[in-house]
Amino acid sequence: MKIGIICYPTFGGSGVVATELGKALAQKGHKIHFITYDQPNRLDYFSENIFYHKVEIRSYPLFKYPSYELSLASKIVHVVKYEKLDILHVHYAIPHASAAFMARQILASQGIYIPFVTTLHGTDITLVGKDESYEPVVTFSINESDAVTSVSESLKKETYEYFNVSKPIEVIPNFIDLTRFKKQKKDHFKRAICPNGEMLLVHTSNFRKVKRIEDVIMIFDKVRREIPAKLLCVGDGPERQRAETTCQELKLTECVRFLGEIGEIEEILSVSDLFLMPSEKESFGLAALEAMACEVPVISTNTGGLPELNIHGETGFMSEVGDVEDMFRNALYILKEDNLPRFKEKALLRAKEFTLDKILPKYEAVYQKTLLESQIKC
Ligand code: GMT
Repeated sequence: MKIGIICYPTFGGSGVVATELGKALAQKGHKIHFITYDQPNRLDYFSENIFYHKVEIRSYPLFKYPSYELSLASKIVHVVKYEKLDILHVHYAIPHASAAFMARQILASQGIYIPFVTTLHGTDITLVGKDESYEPVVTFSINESDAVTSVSESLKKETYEYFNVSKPIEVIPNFIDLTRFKKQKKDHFKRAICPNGEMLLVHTSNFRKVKRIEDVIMIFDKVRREIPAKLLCVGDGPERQRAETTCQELKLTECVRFLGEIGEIEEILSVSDLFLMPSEKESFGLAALEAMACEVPVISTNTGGLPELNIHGETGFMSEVGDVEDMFRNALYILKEDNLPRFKEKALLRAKEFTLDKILPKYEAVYQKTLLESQIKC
């Protein structure tokens, strides 16, 4: 099959899922065409089945706001025609689903029908999508998609609750490549970060408000008052500077390190003892799944899709959003010498339920069904 994948090329979860999915499909022999404004971060190699088409966003003096959506729609039209694509898979509704709709209409006027599958990832529904400046377009383009998937039951439920959507939504959870995300022996690395045998806590995110970085710091501050511990914060974003300032104020700079964006996150996770995800919202929590695959238990909130991933009392614990005290107590419990191995083991076992080989056929089935239905329509 020739598949066009449209996504954000950043370190964000939707871009990661889209890119890993494309790479796995390419390995199975599909021809994958990424149509993005930059080379996706996780697209770290090319193969004979992977193609990359850059969306150029031109600015003209008249345009105060250059239109990504129009450039993307035009690029999709071009790639579908010249590469003879069979289907498009757009990740993140805004504005990828509406751009795909526009491209489909343009191509239909030229006698070409290109169906598109939309995957909802989270903030495209729970935060940005709900905003009245986007809502009508989001509702329309979800309903106009040839097929729609969401990464959790919770996100599906929220989509029906907040949007006037009649389209069936199939839940296909996120997945993990266990050949890449596995515990690696990095003892020298652990000794360098924790020379006195401290416990290592870790947080990875895009440092947006929704991630509640202040809670990460507060939980850690309480933990390190009880046991020797260090914290690594991986990623970057608007809340990073404030978090760094908080660390300075709490005199934590010796035990908290901000590493910025890192490609080989599995190396950090391999030496970590506990993952912190106190998010306000999280439709799935891919970063937590990556941690679990590296045998790291998870302290998270119980919001959105997190209860579909983190098993309370087994792979970690969940608390109400903002309940720093509860998250701290649970963190201490997990980090006890007698408890930690059991949590690590369960975290890995749970991650194994989300392996690529289980999830990939679900997407392939959606493509097959969509193609069949679109042939009937024609
Ligand atoms: O978490 C983010 O802010 C990034 C966002 C994205 O769209 O890239 O992540 C969303 O999609 C991920 C992949 O499906 C999910 O694992 C994240 O839970 C989800 N984020 C939120 O719902 C806040």
